[in-house]
Amino acid sequence: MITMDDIVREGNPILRKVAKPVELPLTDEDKKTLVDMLEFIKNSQDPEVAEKYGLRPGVGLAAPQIGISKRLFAIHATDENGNLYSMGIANPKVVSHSVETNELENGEGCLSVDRDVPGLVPRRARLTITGVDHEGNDVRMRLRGYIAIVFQHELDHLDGIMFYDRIEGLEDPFKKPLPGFAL
Ligand code: K2U
Ligand code: NI
Repeated sequence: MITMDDIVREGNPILRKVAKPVELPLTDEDKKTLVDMLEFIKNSQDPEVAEKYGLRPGVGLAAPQIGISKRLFAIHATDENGNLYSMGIANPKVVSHSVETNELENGEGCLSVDRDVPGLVPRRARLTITGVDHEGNDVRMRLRGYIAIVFQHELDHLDGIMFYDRIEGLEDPFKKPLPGFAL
């Protein structure tokens, strides 16, 4: 099982790489990576298991965070209407997005960042993404609200972007251009 020891922390160059798309159909290895990441997130939300193994609670995890520079991430999060999104996704693509932005009022954190970085993280308010889930099914999802933010946090990890790169005022003058859908 994945534990915090497997989670790469900021400063490791893998978190700044653009991850590579995976071959389709998904190999058993890539399917296992998605399932293992999904299991970690579920474990991290189970107080007993999290306590027993010292897991930090999370709602998402991207493969680069466990040292795998592939376009894979997992999400286990419930949206404002109580809909649970529990899935692994391969080769996610943003096919459309709103101009409107949204952000979590308390800012964001990251399992790869062992410090608080206060500040609002502007993200697209709504977006449509496609990809392949951990069972090999094509998925197309229209996302908004909290879950749209979670997906964008994980999508960023696949492009080497950390949440604090987006906090106004922390601009890095040498910051590389962001991917198309990004702000
Ligand atoms: O990718 C990660 O590091 C996992 C993040 C994802 C995330 C952070 C902020 C906003 C949206 C997604 C962890 O979930 S950070 C810890 C956490 C736990 C519960 C709720 C929000 C954030
Ligand atoms: Ni993160």
